[in-house]
Amino acid sequence: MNDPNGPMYYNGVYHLFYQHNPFGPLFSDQMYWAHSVSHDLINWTPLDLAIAPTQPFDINSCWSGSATILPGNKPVILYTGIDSQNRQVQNLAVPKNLSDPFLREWVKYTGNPVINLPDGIQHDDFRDPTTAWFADDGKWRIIVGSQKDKTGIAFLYQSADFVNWTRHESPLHEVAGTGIWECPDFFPVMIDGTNGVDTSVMSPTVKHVLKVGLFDYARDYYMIGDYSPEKENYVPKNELTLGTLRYDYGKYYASKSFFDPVKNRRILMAWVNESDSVADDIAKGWSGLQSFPRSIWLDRNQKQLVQWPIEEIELLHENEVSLQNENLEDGSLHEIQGITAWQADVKISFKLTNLEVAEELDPSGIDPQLICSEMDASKKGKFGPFGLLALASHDLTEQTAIFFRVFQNNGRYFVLMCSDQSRSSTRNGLDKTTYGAFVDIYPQQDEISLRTLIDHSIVESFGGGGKTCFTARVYPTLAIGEEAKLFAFNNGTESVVISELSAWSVKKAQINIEETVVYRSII
Ligand code: DQQ
Repeated sequence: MNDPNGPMYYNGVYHLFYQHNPFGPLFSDQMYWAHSVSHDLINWTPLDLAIAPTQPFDINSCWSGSATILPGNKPVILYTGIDSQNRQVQNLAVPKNLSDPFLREWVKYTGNPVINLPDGIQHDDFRDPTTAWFADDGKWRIIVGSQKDKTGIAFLYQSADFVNWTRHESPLHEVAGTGIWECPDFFPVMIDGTNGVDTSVMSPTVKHVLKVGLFDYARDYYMIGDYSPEKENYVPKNELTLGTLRYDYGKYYASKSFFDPVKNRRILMAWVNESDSVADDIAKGWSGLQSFPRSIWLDRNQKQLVQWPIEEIELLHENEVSLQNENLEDGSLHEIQGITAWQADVKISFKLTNLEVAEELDPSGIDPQLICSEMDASKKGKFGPFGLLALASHDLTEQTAIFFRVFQNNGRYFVLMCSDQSRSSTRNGLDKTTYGAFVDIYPQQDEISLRTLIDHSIVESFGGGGKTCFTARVYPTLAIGEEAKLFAFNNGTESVVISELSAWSVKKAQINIEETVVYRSII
């Protein structure tokens, strides 16, 4: 699987479609929409394929797209088809039978494509329609990702009936030199509070997020700004550059969000790719997965988004262990025992005192990822490295280190967060890139917190309460199952205190439960 497609909540059921090749473990030139449903976003039931490449307007693949729920509680899907002439076009599909609680079958509109390739755009540079939003003028809007001469573009379309779409004279946004924009997402976030709002909400109490996937870098970047449907313009506060905001500084791409009316939140999911080889994917028979769903909201300072694993993870928690006020001196290694370290949820907060002795570093113009790989978890500093060693073998030959370092510059402190995969496996031929980013917190007043979800080969970390996130794929050979260990560590010369630690074993979610069981539970 790759991209999540058309996530939505409809009549008591969460739906997730996703890019899928039903005939093999790798991406192919015949992609389908697969379909799974859930009542809790944790346990999922796979259904039949929802959209298959069968028609002249999608015969060469059904690529990514989004769902919108129209007035009268009518869900529709817009997706990219690769047509018989290999052009990317946008198509419409609707459920065959609205009274089927799972919306298993989807019918393609006979007038497809509803949007053709714009003049002057290359045949393979026009894809991934968003969820639509509705404005006071009675028209729906969507954006579609594109590029022209390396300028990334979000083309804006309007429609009164969802069938006839007109391209607005200017794109919603474009940025030179960024290459094609894939899987754009455009949604409002509340200025004050953590609740999500429906994609069509326009009010002075929201800002608008434009997220784009940069194909050339396989990274999702976002901007926060002001949108006016009257003027049809979007003004981001932070312009897109390679150094700006990302949802996740690890392996996390082609994400999509949706508004969950049950809990009034916006939920984000993304494709997490493999770090091993194509030969490994063929041997194991699959590749790619979906990230753990995250709630997403605007930080109080309005400068960035915050992400946090959805609370339903508690359905899987067992065996809580906890710890308070534990001093970690230079070289300390504290094993977190009593939980399944290979399937775990860990929350830890560190308190630092005596910050004035922190190392000096001028952060301007430096690449945090580079510092993290040069100063890996084995390099002693003053404050840091301290954090967690996940999926560690008993002799620490294998370890995935998620850690912090605190620096100062001209009386200001700043926190660097790293996810160091360099020792994650004794195997060669894996992508072991180290990830790094700053965490926008004030270590003089804020404790430095880390939450990490560990699931065999997937390590998702949330620093500073979800301000900085990393997703890593690792393939240990020693630290597997019962052999995997989890430690809190400090390898800095200054002591740090674990003010609070809570960790849980995480049970396996049901991802192949029989459809009849789920069905019975909702009728
Ligand atoms: N994956 C899809 C495209 C999209 C890309 C094809 C992003 O629609 O642009 O599987 O990963």
